[in-house]
Amino acid sequence: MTPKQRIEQLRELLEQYNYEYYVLDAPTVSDGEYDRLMQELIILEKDHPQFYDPFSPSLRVGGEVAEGFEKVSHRRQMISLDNAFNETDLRDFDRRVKTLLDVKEVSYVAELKIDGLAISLDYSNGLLNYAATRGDGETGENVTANIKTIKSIPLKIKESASLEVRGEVYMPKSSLEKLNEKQTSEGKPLFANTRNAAAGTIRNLDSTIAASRNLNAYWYYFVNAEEFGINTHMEALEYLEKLGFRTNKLRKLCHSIEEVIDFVNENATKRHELDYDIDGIVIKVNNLESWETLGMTAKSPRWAIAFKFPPEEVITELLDITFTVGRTGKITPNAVLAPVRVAGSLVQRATLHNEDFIISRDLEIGDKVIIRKAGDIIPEVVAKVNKEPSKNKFVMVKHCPRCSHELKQIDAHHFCLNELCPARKIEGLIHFASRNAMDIEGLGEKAVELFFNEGFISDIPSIYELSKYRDEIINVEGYSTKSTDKLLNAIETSKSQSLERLLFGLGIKEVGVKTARTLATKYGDLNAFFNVSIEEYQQIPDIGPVVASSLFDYFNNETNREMIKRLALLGVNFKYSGPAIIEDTPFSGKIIVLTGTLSTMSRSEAGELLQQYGAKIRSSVSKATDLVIYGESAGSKLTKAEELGIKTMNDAEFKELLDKIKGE
Ligand code: 3BD
Repeated sequence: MTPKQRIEQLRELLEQYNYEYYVLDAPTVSDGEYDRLMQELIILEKDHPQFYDPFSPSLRVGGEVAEGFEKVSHRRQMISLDNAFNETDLRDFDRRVKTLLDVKEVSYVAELKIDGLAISLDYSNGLLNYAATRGDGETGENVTANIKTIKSIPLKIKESASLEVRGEVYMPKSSLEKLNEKQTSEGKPLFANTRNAAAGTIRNLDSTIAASRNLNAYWYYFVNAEEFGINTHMEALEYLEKLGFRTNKLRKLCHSIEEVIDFVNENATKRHELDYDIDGIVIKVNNLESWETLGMTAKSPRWAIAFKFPPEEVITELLDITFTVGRTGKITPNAVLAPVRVAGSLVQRATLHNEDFIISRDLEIGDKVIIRKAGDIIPEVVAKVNKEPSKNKFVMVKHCPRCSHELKQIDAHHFCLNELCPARKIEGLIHFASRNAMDIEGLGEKAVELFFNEGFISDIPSIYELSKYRDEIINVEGYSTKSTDKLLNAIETSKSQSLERLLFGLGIKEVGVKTARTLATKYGDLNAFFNVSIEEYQQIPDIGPVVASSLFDYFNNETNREMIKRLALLGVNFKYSGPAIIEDTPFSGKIIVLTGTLSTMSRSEAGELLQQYGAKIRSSVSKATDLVIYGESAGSKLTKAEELGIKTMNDAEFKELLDKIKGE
């Protein structure tokens, strides 16, 4: 046998073993034998690099660290699901389906609703083209490198077909436990639940992490099933199985909504015995033709619904009530709880919102309280269990827990209005450095608190003078020369962030990320805000009187004006540098793929330019692609474009067109 033949044989064998082990859950070889064959393949591939194949099972181990994920336009929108919360909702759904289809009986497929991360797989001619996250439903992120590490996912399918399959990638409960043990021993933060762990893993730029984490997936939607002569959803799932996709066997073909309700109730108790988290049951009309008839509402299909299990409730003890001070001075009471597991994660704190929340529930330290998670994420105190009235009625604090300033009540909330309150200042600084604001890595909650308490920073401009304390910081426990310089560097680089981040970071009341972006694109320079009237702000779409007067007050406050002057002297960028989209160009609205080496600029430069001209840049060629621009040594993407009959443009034509646009 030639090395080439042996390589091909090993690849096929190993993928077969992967399939048996990870999809069928029925291995036919020992781990030792599998490892031996894999080693043999790795060595042969290394000795014969000319037989490189991106679909080789040896490449399921992760590799290079990516700089970011490329965007992918979904061929068809990744739709959402409507929710049902009780039997009445399910019967209403059934009635609506029957009325719209004008029939007396409908068959449904009931399947488990896996609590993971929705992923779309796109295959062309039997080969995995890309795997993408849902994103906003229109555009997701290309996470192929991470998805390839999941060994149950076929890289090649048994037919040379072009298809799109959607499903859920998840982390088994047992894997989360092991992972969290490892995180603990390495002093790293724990993952709150399997969904976060799966999402965090798939969104990690280092694919060796995904390879080490034991994710798995179930596939539940064959997007272009009708092209394969398939008539029902059940057949579609069976067809996917035949192609090698892992589907969940715990599904049921139901001939009435009553059967569906039985399935829901059976699984509501069974769910705890499974090695994966589910948060409900998805119910789909079985007949695919009916899908067409029923169609969609704004963003979800009328032929499917998700029954959401009621949130899990547990009882624990209210150990204490503490108070935190927010950036705006708002005082929030918090419940300190005896730690309990709720919906897959450990809860020891919950917000109590405000005085009224506590009084209406008549809570008192020492109470047994019912905890649940809103949307299965945010823990909340539902009620106390003990019926007798509290002995000590709750009284709201009168003074700021940090600066002792007297609190002022505004509607339901209490505020510390002391502009100099250290707690408020710290929160403001944390906000300034946070991810959606100036995004200063290393300047999180702990660091801000430390530097503030040490007197190294006091207000926003002082962040940019922190280098004065370089020697002192190096001496602080937990810091080294290297980490200190890294932080100081991150602070320095943040000076050039675009205006919308600075605006958001200033923490102007009512100004969120979106408003900041609107304002930044409109005015382009922080200095421009000093001359804007309330009336002018109100002319801007989406800006109402409250936001307008908050903006006006902020920029007319003497302290703020001084602070902004200092920022300018420290060299902080005040200008908007985001993309101003140039309209009506030959590239406006076009989906473009760049490939090969361009002669006058890098692909990423070309991509940025094209985006400014209104194009959407994608990493892979599909039917949705409008144009492929290619340079020297272009490969498979160009071939594919030609196969699909997509318009192509060479380097020189591209340059000519650019010159023409610039000249106009
Ligand atoms: C599951 C939609 C349809 C094909 C649209 C009917 C919204 C996430 O196990 N079927 C399932 C599961 C999810 C599904 C569909 N069947 N859509 C399904 C689903 N067995 N989890 N989802 N999704 C998946 C979503 N994801 C994030 C944000 C918003 N929506």
